Amino acid sequence: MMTERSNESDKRRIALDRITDPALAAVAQKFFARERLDEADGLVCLETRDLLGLGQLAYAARIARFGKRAFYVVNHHLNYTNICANACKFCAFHRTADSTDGYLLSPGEAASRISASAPMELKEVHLVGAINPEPDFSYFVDLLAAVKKAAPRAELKAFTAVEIDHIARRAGLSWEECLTTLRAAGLSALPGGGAEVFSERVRQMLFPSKISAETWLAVHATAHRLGIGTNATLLFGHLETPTETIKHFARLRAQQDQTRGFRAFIPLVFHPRNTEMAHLPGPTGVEILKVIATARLMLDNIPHIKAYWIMLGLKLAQTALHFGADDLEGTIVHEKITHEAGATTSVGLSRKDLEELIVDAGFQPVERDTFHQTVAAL
Ligand code: V47
Repeated sequence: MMTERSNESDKRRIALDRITDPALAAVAQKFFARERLDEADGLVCLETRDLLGLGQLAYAARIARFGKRAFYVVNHHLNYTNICANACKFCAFHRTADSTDGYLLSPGEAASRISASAPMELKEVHLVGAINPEPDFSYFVDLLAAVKKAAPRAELKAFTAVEIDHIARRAGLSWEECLTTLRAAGLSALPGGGAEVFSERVRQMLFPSKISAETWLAVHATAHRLGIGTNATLLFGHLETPTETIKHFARLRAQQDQTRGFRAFIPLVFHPRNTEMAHLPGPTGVEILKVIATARLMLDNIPHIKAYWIMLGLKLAQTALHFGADDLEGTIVHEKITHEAGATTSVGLSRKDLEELIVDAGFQPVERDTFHQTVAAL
């Protein structure tokens, strides 16, 4: 015990010695004293020039929770429609109803897409679309049932809070009634998309038609009350300020203190191509690593931080595992939202590819399901 304790304090001393930014060193003292970081500390993390010092703290936090394990899921991302009434300026995926390449998959077509890609292997289907005014409530029930039939071993992580709000309104249901019925049809969890950044200033500039931060958080709170686990995201690298990023983390953390239902946080790297914001450069590698590391340190009550390789690229996703991330998301099969906005990664990866990436980064791959339960370890 004594040896373990002195090893632990040696490690802290070494970590503190290596921090070159005095403001970050003060944050590190709080971190090692197990004090919760406040918004000012978060800002220090995001703005420090001591990238490696910050990375070490975030690495210590991820190792304390998960050791050298790094998670992935064998999943399939499917977008049932791209027709959207919201027309967010950061999005290259949405189409108008009269567009020649707008689509709405029938439940049967959605099931066929899933059936075409080793459906018995799948542990999860990530099923999201857009704010399409056409389909009625029975469509969503039939869609879940058809996809579940095509991939019976998969959990369905379906519909963002933005879609749940739209589906419920269109059907004249409360969020609770809507979620309860969708759960009976096969829904297991909600993905984290649609949060963007909890800033009314940025919402007015980039996504004025989308639900507000308050509504997004309230839909998730309803899901959590019903025992439906959800994820959370931040879309970053566009017009947001560092303070707005930190406030986003603070609001997620405050809600999680109350509702405890967020399982994972996914930082979404803004891709500008083919969007109305194509003049923006998107974030740099250093900015991306800082957001991931700061998320790990600030979101102390959300267990998993995903390095979504589709948006990070494989090399930065591997690096992110050393900067606080513990999960690479999944096999995906055919990603569309980021690729329409210029992503240069492949649209999917095999289980073997993911495991090799994790091993090469110095971690132990662990296959998980939607609930982050271990499926099989190497
Ligand atoms: O909701 C849209 C964002 C999200 C762009 O919950 C863009 O497990 C970057 O939410 N550049 C979809 N981002 C992705 C998503 C997600 C991915 C993986 C796992 C999970 C999960 C969730 O991507 C959208 C939107 O916030 N987005 N356009 C763009 N141009």
